[in-house]
Amino acid sequence: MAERSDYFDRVAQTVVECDKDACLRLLKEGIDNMVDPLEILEKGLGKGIRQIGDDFGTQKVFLPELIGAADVMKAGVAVLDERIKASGKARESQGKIVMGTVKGDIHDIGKSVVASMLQANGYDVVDLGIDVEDEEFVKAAQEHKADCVGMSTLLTLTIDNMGVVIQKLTDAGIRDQVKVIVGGAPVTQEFADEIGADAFGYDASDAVKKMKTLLGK
Ligand code: B1M
Repeated sequence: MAERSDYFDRVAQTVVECDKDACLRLLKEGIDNMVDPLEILEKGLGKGIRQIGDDFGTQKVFLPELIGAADVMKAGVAVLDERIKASGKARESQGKIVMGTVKGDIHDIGKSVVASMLQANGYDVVDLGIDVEDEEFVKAAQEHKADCVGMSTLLTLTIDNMGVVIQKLTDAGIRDQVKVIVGGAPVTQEFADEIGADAFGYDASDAVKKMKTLLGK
């Protein structure tokens, strides 16, 4: 296979060009050549989708391109996901997390990547999906006797819902029984501290690292 950086750039370009067939072909090539699926995700697909996001932000591209690129990204993530999950060894559970994208936000990809990485690292993950009502996080934490609640958002418009959920965990009397980790593009460590979250995950690998510290396993 050609140089790795060239390979990742070609993967990124298929996302930018909304070319699903080329993307899936390249992913197969990478997997067959033993390229780390997480690296393909972060340096290839991730690079492409960030490029489209920036271009959307500066109005170089518009919603149809954003949707098309997201479609390619999702198809690619599904392929890599299998590999990432398969890389996790069978082992005792490291803890249970209920997680989702907060109310008002339908961004799914990053949250799902984090969920897969946690699963691959031995955590039981209850994925609540997207646009999750505040109370749903609380109900699910109680019902599943979760060790941790994880929230994701990509929109500045919905970021405050994370603090609302933490307040609701307190109101329900279970805040001291569950840890809270938050993440997503607009989320920062400062914001996490401000709303009283226990941890901030910068990306999927960081989320795993923080969970290990939080749950002490
Ligand atoms: Co949207 N979108 N989008 N979008 N979209 C952004 C977020 C935006 C930054 C683009 C831009 O303007 N430059 C912008 C938000 C601006 C803002 O609020 N500041 C934006 C907008 C405005 C919108 C709409 C409002 C557009 C519209 O309708 N006018 C709309 C939202 C509607 C709604 O939610 N109510 C919208 C819609 C969409 C699509 C549906 C087209 C699609 C999503 C498809 C899907 O998810 N199924 C989409 C996409 C793809 C994006 C961008 C391009 C890429 C997001 C992504 O998947 N990234 C995005 C631009 C960008 O992020 N640069 C953009 C890849 C993913 C792997 O990364 O999600 O960041 P990320 O997750 C990372 C980390 O953040 C972290 O780990 C992950 C893995 O490394 N992480 C966590 C995430 N959650 C975590 C949780 C943790 C720990 C770590 O612990 C629990």
